[in-house]
Amino acid sequence: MLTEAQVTQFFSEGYLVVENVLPGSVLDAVRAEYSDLMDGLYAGWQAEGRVPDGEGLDFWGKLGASYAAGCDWFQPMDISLPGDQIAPDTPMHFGPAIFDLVMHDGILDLAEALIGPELTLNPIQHVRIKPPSPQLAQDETRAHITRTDWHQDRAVGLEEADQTDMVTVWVAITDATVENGCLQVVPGIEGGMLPHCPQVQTAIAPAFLDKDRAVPLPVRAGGVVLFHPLVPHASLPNTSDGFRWSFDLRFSKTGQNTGREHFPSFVARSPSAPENELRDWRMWRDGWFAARDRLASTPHIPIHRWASDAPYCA
Ligand SMILES: O=C(O)CCC(=O)C(=O)O
Ligand SMILES: [Fe+2]
Repeated sequence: MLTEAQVTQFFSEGYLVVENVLPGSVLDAVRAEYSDLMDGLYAGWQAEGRVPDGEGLDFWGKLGASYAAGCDWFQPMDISLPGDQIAPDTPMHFGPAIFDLVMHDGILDLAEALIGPELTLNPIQHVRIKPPSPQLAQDETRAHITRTDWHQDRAVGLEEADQTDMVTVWVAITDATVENGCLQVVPGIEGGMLPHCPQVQTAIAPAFLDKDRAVPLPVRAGGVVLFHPLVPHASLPNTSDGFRWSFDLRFSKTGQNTGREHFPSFVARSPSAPENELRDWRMWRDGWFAARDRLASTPHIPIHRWASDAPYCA
């Protein structure tokens, strides 16, 4: 749980770093699940002649070799649908180990300390496995693969969720360091919602942020960074020679708009109605599969409200 001083810091500075939230066993199970997933993807690409022989390559080696070959592992490893171009067979990953991480009491206790005990798992959630910068393609701009531009998480959802209680829980699977692209924050939430521009990524309009005040947030594997939805944050580039791996999750107060209502949300904790709690990873997966079926055959629903022709974007 959090101390009163930590809760106060969260609501004034907009962020908190908490070390040692997840036990090594939870992290190891996630690493093993993703390693199996990578083995399966790699074997498929090898059978198609798209990647070199994977014999002798570990998880990181396979990630690097398949990225270099132009084979996309991001979407098959993500715990979400993409924002657009949803097809009936768009790949995603849901499994028992990542479910145990998402629903771990250590994580839910932190969310409860900040927004109360009735917790819904918000569907805005991603895996980010970031290769070292020299391995990145010149034109790589995806925030899940390369550095993340400055934004507020409130701005990543739709207006309907602007007045809600939400917290971002960013979970380090590898140590996150200044060298390998940890998060950075401009402390404070008093500026309210800042204008964003949908440019390369959806980012805060430059004139509205004093980047000189940025503070890096290194955290060890198994620790988390908590963000208030209004705190401006970004990630540093990965200048190390290893990958940087994290998951970012969001929890909302149950019953409130999630900001992305066309994606599925689930009750994660409910002292008032425990029978509503999601207990089985297969139901989590099946909820996403049902959303995929529905969205693949309906017109695209935008996930952001920002327009690139706004005057502050020029
Ligand atoms: O991991 C990153 O690069 C960015 C994460 C982020 O923006 C978030 O968790 O809200
Ligand atoms: Fe964010």
